[in-house]
Amino acid sequence: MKNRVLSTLIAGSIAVGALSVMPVSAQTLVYEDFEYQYINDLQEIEITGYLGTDRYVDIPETINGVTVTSIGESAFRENEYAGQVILPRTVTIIKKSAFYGSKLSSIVMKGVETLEAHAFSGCTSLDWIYVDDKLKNIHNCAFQGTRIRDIVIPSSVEFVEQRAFNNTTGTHTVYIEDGLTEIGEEAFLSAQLLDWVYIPPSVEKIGDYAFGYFSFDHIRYNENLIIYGHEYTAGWAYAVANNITFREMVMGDVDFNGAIDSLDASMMLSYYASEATNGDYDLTRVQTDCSDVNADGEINALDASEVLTYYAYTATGGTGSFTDYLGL
Ligand SMILES: [Ca+2]
Ligand SMILES: [Ca+2]
Repeated sequence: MKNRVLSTLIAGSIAVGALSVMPVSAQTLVYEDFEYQYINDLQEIEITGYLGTDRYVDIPETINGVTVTSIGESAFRENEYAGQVILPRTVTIIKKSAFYGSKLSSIVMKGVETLEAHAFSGCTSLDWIYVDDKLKNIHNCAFQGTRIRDIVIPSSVEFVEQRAFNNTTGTHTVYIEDGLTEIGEEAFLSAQLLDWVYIPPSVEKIGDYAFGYFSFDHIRYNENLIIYGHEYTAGWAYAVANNITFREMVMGDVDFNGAIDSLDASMMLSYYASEATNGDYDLTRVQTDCSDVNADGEINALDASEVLTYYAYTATGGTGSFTDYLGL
């Protein structure tokens, strides 16, 4: 195993002639293409730099038997090579500016809980991310200037800080899973192409200029923008206050036209058939949320059948909401 001391980092200056005792944790070591340091009393390892020229980068889970748990501050900053990066599940934190301004285009981060400020800021090629439901914190400017088309915030995320997704000009959709409570100021600012946002009931606070973009000192919104959600929630209030089209999520109303009928059932069946075959018919995440009417985790003929039965029931004078009818 190649393992040598590359350089030694010394905090502060050392007086001439003074004896210096170098803590092992401050040394930058090298393993294969990676620079690293021991952290947390030598119990864990942090990747602090990348010396390779590969486009595909697989970060090791352990080095010399010690677990790799973090990607250090500016470790891949402005790196020209690493495009597709896979982190082991053991990495739980990506520190400040770790990939700032690099050529990163995709990253798998299954164990990551914290994304520090500017973690991927300025990664103008970054358009594909895999995270698990471990992610808790997205700090300020973490994804600023990236090019993610469809953003999904997992339910495990507790806060999205200010400007977290600022200037992601190519973003079309933002789906926030139920769990997030606060969206920071300017969190998704400059998303001029934004088609829709789903804001769950868990969101209690939405910072100023969270969505939309500035034009001549005024915040503007894509005129086709729709906010999906639930009445009397923060998302609904934001839509009303900013004159944005709001659509209530109603179980069974897949096309959001206010009626639950055969058209909705047929969309469910098309989706089911497509999933089973070539996948050429797709529904948005908000539409699939409204499609699993019997709440069994699947969208199929059973759901369509419930819709058709309810439609027949209302067509013959039956009253009451669909959810009451389903007994949910
Ligand atoms: Ca409908
Ligand atoms: Ca179902």
